[in-house]
Amino acid sequence: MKGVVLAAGKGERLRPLTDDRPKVMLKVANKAIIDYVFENIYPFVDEFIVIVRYQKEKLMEHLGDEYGGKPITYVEQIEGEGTAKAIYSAIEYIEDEEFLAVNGDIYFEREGIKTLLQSFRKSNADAALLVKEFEDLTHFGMVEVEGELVKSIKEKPGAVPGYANLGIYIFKPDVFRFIENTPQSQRGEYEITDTINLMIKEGKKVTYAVYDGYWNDIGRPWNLLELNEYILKNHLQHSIKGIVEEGAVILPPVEIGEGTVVRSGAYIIGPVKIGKNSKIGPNCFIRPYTSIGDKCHIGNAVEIKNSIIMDHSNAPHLNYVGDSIIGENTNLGAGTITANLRHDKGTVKVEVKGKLEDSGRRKLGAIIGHNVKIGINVTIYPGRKIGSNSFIGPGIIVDKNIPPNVLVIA
Ligand code: TTP
Repeated sequence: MKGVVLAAGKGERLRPLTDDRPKVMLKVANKAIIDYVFENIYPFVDEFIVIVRYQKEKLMEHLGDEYGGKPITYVEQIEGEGTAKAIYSAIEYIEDEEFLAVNGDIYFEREGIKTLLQSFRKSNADAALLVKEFEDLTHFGMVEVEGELVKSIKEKPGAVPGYANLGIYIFKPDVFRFIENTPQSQRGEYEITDTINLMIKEGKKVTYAVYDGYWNDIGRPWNLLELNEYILKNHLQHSIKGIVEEGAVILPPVEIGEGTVVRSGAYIIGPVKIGKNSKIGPNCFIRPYTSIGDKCHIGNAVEIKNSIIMDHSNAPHLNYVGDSIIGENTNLGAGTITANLRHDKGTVKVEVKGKLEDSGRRKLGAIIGHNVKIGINVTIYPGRKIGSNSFIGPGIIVDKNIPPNVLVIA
């Protein structure tokens, strides 16, 4: 079976982290989101077909031409937006057999694919989708079922309980005929959920499987923090490959990569993951659910908690980083602090595609892009974003979002 992985989206809701790269390449617990997808569909497919467009060269370079000995074919998405267009792009590579189609920006466990395949084969259906029960479907497509069949998929039905569509499908090749007849949706996209509704209307048999494992749809920045916490809590093995100086305290589970040095006085409470060739300490405090990438520097009197620090980034002197995401190759000046809690104890709101959204989190710090240089003593308000390649001068209070490629000085 071929596995079609959708990775052509622009990931606009994840700006500034997607300013210069596809969202599926963002690293969570030091590994790209798409690598988890590959890992979990690997046993079920003999070839990967990756649908690309936005920043495609970066993704192709990251993945290469094979994964675990199975070939990867890249297909540029045909004109138009949406998951139906993305799947249709694979038409020339699908022969008579059924195929798996998976959003490249979701996290799920392998078990989900196994149960989906079982349902598909048992019921001899034309298509199958994986669903999960949620109390509140505000952010999801609702899958209405009857017996072993799907009756319809409704987009974002509101705060009602039910089955959510997880973005994992099996189709027979005649899905392409239905995609050709799928109209543009209200938001201007061609959605595979509309295609499925069309199939059902025309008498095709669409079945489903219920998944009860962990799943996360990485749409907004705080989803990265949720996923980071889940992976570190459930999949981290204590392993020290770097050097830990005497006087450093490490409470498992902590993973420390080769070439990393943890200097005396560092106090690390797991679960924490630190990549290769990083410099940690002396005298810093790294609290649970923190991922620090390769070639990072976390220096003296720095406290970090519940955060993602991507490769080549530094919090070198007197910094507090809480519930924050720091992109690649970014530097915090001495004394730069992220605030992660509102004084009124309300949930933190974040501007996403020009609209203020409630993250639902009481604690959320900064979302900082790639190649950002921040001066000394900068204070960043909760939920504020700093665009990639920007420079923030000393002493600035970041109480508004900062666009990419700008210089901000007092
Ligand atoms: P979305 O999260 O709906 O879209 P996106 O990735 O462009 O993000 P945003 O809305 O923040 O801009 O996409 C769901 C999946 O489908 C994801 O894996 C990307 C993929 N996709 C495509 O391959 N092509 C497309 O045209 C779209 C819209 C999405």
